[in-house]
Amino acid sequence: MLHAGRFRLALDRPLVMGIVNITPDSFSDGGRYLDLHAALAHARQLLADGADILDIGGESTRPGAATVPEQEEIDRVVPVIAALRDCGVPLSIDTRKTEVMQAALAAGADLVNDIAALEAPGALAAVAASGAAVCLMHKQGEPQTMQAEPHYQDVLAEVADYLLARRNAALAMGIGAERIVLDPGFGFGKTLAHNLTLFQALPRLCGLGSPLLVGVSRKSMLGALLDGRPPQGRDAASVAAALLAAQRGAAIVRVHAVRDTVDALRVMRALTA
Ligand code: 7PJ
Repeated sequence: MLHAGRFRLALDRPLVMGIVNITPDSFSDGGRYLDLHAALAHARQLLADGADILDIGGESTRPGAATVPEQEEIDRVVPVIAALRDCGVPLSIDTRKTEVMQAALAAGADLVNDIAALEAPGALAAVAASGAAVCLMHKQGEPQTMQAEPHYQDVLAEVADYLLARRNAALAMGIGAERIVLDPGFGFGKTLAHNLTLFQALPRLCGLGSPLLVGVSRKSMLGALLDGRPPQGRDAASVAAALLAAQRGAAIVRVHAVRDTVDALRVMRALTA
């Protein structure tokens, strides 16, 4: 059972987290309204498609992406969270900035999805002071440069040790185990070989004892397996990977193509029950 703000999630089947990115509009005049409008329309489509959780993000953390100023990120995400507050599913805020977490939690977010595993000053305390769940993710390096030269002696051991250390830090701050999700962070400072090792080891990572979130949707590891196919052509591969992750014990899969993933998981459940 995962305690996430206003929600209690049974985790008796894999949950689908739909990705809602709020990206700046190219028009400076009235652009903010258009950003909000497009993000809400997208979110409502993902809900209609069967998303169990919505992950709302105002800063891209893809390899090489630029950082977004704090107030700009707050201005992007808070109106979307406020508008979706009563949509019926838990709202996740995808951020690594403490002030954005605080603003999002005040607006109604139920889960903090942090690619920096609450390492920012004040982040552990901000989540502890709320009833929200947290996803603690591993990464090596920073998004700007992390794919330059990823290096590990033993990627599985290092990722597992880091996740355990961050979970201990969260527990020590009073964030209960029932509020913690772990994530190996596919593509965050990892070569294809590292990602494949971690994917094979998902059952062992589940053995750490917290629910696991897996995000591989449209990522470059899938492009690499498809001879360099660009992201828009990676949805079938993403669904296949999400199914396998679920089969290997992932509690939550973070995806772009919600409808196809929900369908595939339903069929997998029916045919393997
Ligand atoms: C992840 C994420 C992931 C979690 C992104 C992208 C990059 N949060 N945010 N796990 N990836 N928890 O979607 O390509 O893998 S942004």
